[in-house]
Amino acid sequence: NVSLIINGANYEVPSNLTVLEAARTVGIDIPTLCFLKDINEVGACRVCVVEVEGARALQASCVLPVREGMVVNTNTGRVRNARKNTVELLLANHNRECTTCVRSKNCELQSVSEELGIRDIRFEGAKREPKFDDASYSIVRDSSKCILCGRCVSACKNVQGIGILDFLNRGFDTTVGPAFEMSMNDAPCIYCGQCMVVCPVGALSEKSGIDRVWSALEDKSKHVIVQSAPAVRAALGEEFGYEIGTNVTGKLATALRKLGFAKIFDTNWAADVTIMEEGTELLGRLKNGGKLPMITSCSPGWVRYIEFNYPDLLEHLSSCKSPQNMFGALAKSYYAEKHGIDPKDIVVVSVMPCTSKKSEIERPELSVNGLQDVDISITTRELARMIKEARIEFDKLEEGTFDAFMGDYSGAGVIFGATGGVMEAALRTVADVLTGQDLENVDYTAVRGIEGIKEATVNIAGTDVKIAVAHNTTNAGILLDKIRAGEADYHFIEIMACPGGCVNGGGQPIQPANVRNVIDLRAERAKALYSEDASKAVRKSHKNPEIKKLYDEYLGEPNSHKAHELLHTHYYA
Ligand code: HC0
Ligand code: SF4
Repeated sequence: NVSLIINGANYEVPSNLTVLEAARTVGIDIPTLCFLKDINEVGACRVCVVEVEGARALQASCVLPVREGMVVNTNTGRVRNARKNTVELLLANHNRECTTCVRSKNCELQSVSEELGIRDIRFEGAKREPKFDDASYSIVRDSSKCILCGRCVSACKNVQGIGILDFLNRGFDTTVGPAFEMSMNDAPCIYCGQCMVVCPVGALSEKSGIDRVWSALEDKSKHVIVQSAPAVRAALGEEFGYEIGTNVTGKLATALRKLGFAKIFDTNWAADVTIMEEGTELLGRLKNGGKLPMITSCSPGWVRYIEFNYPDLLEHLSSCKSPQNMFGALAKSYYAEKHGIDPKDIVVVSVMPCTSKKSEIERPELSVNGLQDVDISITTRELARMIKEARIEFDKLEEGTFDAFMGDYSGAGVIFGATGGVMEAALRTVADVLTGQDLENVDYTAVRGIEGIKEATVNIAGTDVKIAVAHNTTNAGILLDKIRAGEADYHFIEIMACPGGCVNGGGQPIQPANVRNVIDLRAERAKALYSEDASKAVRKSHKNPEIKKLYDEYLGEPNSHKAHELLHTHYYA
């Protein structure tokens, strides 16, 4: 510990803290803009400056370690003026069209200038003009909103290990973007959106599908159905003031119904289908000497990552489509047939915690008989905007349920949204199949939690099954390098592109840095899923009665010819 004086009072704090952290532990908040714990600790924006006795210049508190006997002042006139100057300079060339900005009311620049009481800007000068890169299906970049904080650069480089974004040019022309100012669409971007959820302003946002959903809902000739991904229910509540980690499944179902969808279905149901298909594929590969380790293929950012960076390893990917697309393919075949609806009239909307899903649905191979499996994919954030636009009072909604037929799911389907969840769900089914029993223990805790790479050996019916789970693409790369080098003897690997899995996807509600720095969103949101799993009577995919019916009435066996036609796919080097 060290003792120091902050704003005239004596404190004792752990010696490994920065001044910013130390101040916060004693209840003194210092504003920040560029700082993001463990991700972007560069001291660049200088909004967090403090006065330190004995030092001539003001110091950036986010990168300043505490010292014994230090005397710090966080709230002097000099400090306040410096912060104001800094923010005014940022605002001077910023495109300040707040009223039409996607991040209005959830913008850290807006908050900090409001908190500093900035009412006019003394340095008014040349302004950045709106400049959009909206060529991809997933991401829109507007460099006139960028404040050069570097958070997106660090998220892409340091968290995801990819490095699409960097600083370009100098002086007034400095900007952030892919090399040579090319479009994100031309860069090997995986559309994970991790850059977007750390952006403090409106420089990076998802390509909105909201207008298309409203139009479809108004079109009387269309039968518009919706599926909602596992992780949506773990975070949607944050947009309506609920505590992080609150599960809002019931209100989510009611909100979707009120928006006017003809059927409210659940991607969790399709996650159960995926387990049937993927589990069977794994058992087949184990038995017939197929390519091992087999790796999950449901996270589209991850699929793009391996296609771009390890094309030689594509045979390791499971041939299964993602649950999102399995759902769409079955909606336009199984559901259409059983309900006498022309598949051409069905519009499948998906609500996903993910920005990469918007690009996944456009992959030409993900269609059946010329019909795209999923027509429109929106993020959790976009759904929240629709609910607000429809003036639905979310907190007052009754707890509803998803519709039968494609809406009932097992606990295994729910946990797909957290890292390790797909693996655990698969093990529950594979273990029952291999032992021929209905095993009581369904909790595979070794694959839970937010450790970057988890490994375990599970003995099932006398066979050792070696498994690994990785989340974020840096960790994915580590496992793939091992496979490439012939050093990996796993049988089955789960990989999710986003840190923490889908609960922390690029389409989830955006929490400001001062929340992200102290709360582990990955762990809190995951809890919301594991508790729903624990509360379910049916916790294994193959025990879901709706899944049994699907196979009895329609698909026959998992991996049957029909299942292959509808539910499996291929990849591109
Ligand atoms: Fe996921 Fe999925 S679990 S990728 O993380 O497998 O986005 O939530 O919907 O498709 O089910 C995202 C989440 C999904 C899919 C499912 C898988
Ligand atoms: Fe990097 Fe992901 Fe952002 Fe693309 S979407 S720039 S891969 S962080």
